[in-house]
Amino acid sequence: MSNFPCKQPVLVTCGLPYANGSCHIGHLRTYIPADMFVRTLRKMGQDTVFVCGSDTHGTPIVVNAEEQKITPAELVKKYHVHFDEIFKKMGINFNRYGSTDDITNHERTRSIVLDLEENGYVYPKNISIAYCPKCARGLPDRYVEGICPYCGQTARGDECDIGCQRHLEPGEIKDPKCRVCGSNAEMRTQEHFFFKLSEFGQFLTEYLDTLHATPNAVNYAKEWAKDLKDWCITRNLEWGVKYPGHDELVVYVWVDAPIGYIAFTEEYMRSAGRNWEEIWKGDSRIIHFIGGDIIYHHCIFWPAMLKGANYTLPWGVVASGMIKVNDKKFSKSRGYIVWVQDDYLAHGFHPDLLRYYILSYTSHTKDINFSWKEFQMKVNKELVGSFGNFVNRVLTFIESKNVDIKGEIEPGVMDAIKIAADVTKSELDNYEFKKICDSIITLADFGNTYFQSHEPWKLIKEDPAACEAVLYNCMQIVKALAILAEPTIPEKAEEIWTMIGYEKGSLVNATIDDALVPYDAGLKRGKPAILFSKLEDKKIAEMEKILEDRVRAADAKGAGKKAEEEQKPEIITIDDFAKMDLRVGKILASERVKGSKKLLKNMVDLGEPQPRQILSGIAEQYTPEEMVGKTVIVIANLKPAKIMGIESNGMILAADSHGATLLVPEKSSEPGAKVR
Ligand code: B3M
Ligand code: ZN
Repeated sequence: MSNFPCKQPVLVTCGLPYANGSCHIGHLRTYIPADMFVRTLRKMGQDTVFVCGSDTHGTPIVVNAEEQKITPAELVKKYHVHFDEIFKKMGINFNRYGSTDDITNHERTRSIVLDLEENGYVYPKNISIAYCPKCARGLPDRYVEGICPYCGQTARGDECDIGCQRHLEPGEIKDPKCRVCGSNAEMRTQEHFFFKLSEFGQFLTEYLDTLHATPNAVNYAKEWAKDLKDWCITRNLEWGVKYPGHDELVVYVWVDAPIGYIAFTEEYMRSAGRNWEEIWKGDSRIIHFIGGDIIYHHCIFWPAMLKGANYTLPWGVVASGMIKVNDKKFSKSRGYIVWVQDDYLAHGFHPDLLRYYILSYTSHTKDINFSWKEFQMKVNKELVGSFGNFVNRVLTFIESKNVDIKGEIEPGVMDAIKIAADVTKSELDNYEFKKICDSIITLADFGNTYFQSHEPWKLIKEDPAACEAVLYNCMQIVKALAILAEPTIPEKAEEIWTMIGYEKGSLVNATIDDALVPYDAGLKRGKPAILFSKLEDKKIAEMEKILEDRVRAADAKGAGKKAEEEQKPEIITIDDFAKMDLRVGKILASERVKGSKKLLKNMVDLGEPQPRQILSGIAEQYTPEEMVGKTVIVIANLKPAKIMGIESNGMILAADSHGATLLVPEKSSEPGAKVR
């Protein structure tokens, strides 16, 4: 028995992209499989709602807006529109693509926080948090950088992103520094609100056993559930959802972001004349598609919050593997990135090719590698060579030879279709989208073999009735392919669907079982058009070059940065400074050094029994006459050196301005006075 269709409504959500940057293929790693899952559920007759939206709060957005000198609202709007457009272009059809800054979400968040307070799961506590005395503000999350208390790596205020990946609570980070001005932060005591996560350990352990999750999600979560700390849910920020009764605080972004799932459901259900409580208060199946890096938030924080506020708990969590580019870890700063608009769509690649690549590359929980070569290979072999080839040769043959298709569908053909349909139904339960894609290509290969082995080009002369039957069977496979492939390559499947005479837009309503319903040969078919064309080497080489250039540029920038860092003086301790014997000196005599334009030989009183002989390179700025009588600063313990054969016992300090300008004490000072 498969899990779907079920009597309960299903809600599918995708992790909310931060409205803080452009869409890249790393995002699609989660959204495309979710969309395919939803389309397949609907093909099984399942009532399914699909929502997502922009994650608009949190410090990275505020910091980024500050850097761009725009408001967070402006920044967020720009990327919200961008993501919404890309999703549409990629055929990812949410019922609602909302924003966590929507009024619905502000209200839902406040309501849930109040529920949690009322149910006794929230308490105030004084904690010491980082504060920047120079910027005069508290330093939440990414406003602060310092050292991870667990592993000692450089970390951000809310997460040890380079080291151990742990979530850090406010106040935990060591040696905090303000990210904006670099000052050492002070610690200040402040009242914040905490969620009693520690009380949910037992509940979560039991709950996680019932969750229909991918193994990568639930295995980690079970370990974490054994050791839970209470969770600070407020921050000192202006931008966000105000904490009820405390206008100086907003809720932590990881509180209001998942609540967005509820708010977007409300918005959609309202527009569809339905009640959101069907899903979030009633008997439903809520399934979250997320990236593998936000499992903690979805399997720990989120179900605990829902439980504490009496909402329906998620039924499934589907965590995707990561994406690599050219076998390298996906990285914006290192250039290993593919932007969906600029690097893919703008170059004229069809959205369905990338959908197919992502869905068919490997298991959902494993990592995908993206390289243009592999992309070309998969597209040319599977979509062009197998799937497209079959559809085109059948449709072109029927059209060009004007074959009157009719007859019976052979049991062997029905069986092949049924196998593919069954794989779709059963593998959907396992979130094994690759297996579904593979079953479609297997059906296309079956079709190619069937066509080839029956040699219709011979039959048409020798046995026209047999030829008509063979092509009728082929057409049945074409119809089944359109239906079964629609969740994976929706636009291309729709092209087939209309070419074989069905009404435009009606494919989404065809069910999996319709793949087994005999094709209506009386339909008026359109002109067959090539479905997929081969990706040429030249085009792929161009794309590779764009990527290589980007990596090279990032490398050069990285190298430049390193050089810059090397030039920066190293940090010294006060003890290092104390090694220098700096003293006030008075110039008693001064003369030019013969043969040098720059050097003066000075006799300097440092309060010692004998004056010192010190050379200095300032003859272009000061005459010997100007020097005599000046009070200057001298490093007295510098190792003696000989310059042009003349001994020098120390150094007179000057600043690098106007060529050189002497440093002098601001008030009269005794020779030999210590400088510190
Ligand atoms: N905005 C993006 C991420 O961490 C984050 C997801 C929120 S889901 C409620 O992947
Ligand atoms: Zn760490």
